Amino acid sequence: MTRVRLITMTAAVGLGLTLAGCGQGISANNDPSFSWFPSTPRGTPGSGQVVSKTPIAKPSAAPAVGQGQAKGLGTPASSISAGDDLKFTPATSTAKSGDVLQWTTTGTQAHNVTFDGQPDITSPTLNKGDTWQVKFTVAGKYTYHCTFHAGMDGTVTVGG
Ligand SMILES: [Cu+2]
Repeated sequence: MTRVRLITMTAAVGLGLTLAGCGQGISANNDPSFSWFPSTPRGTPGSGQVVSKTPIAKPSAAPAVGQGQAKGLGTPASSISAGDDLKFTPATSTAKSGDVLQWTTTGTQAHNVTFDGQPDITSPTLNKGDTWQVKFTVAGKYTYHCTFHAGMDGTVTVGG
């Protein structure tokens, strides 16, 4: 019985491989992104590697929305304090394209300005007195937060 089942399974696997190897005549999948033969290398069987059915697209770099650095980008159009009250003040800011905004840690608690989905303009840790400037060049609404303090967040809306 066990032997028969083993043979049956082996036959089924063999049939499946044969069908997969053929790669034609199966028209159920109309998804154009689906490929029977992904261009990405398959994992070695038994290596524990996750094998994707679809080719893994290399993420394209997010378009730059501005420039960020500690200082030197110009006179800030707006200043935002990051205080010991664990808030950005003001929490909402508006700017024109080309404006420089500046964040300053005003108390003894360290903070950072982490923009969601925008690592290019995200600050390092800002200790007491440290500043972070961002010159925005693309209109949009940018949300940010401090990774050290839950609920410490803000928004910058950049007009054209
Ligand atoms: Cu903080």
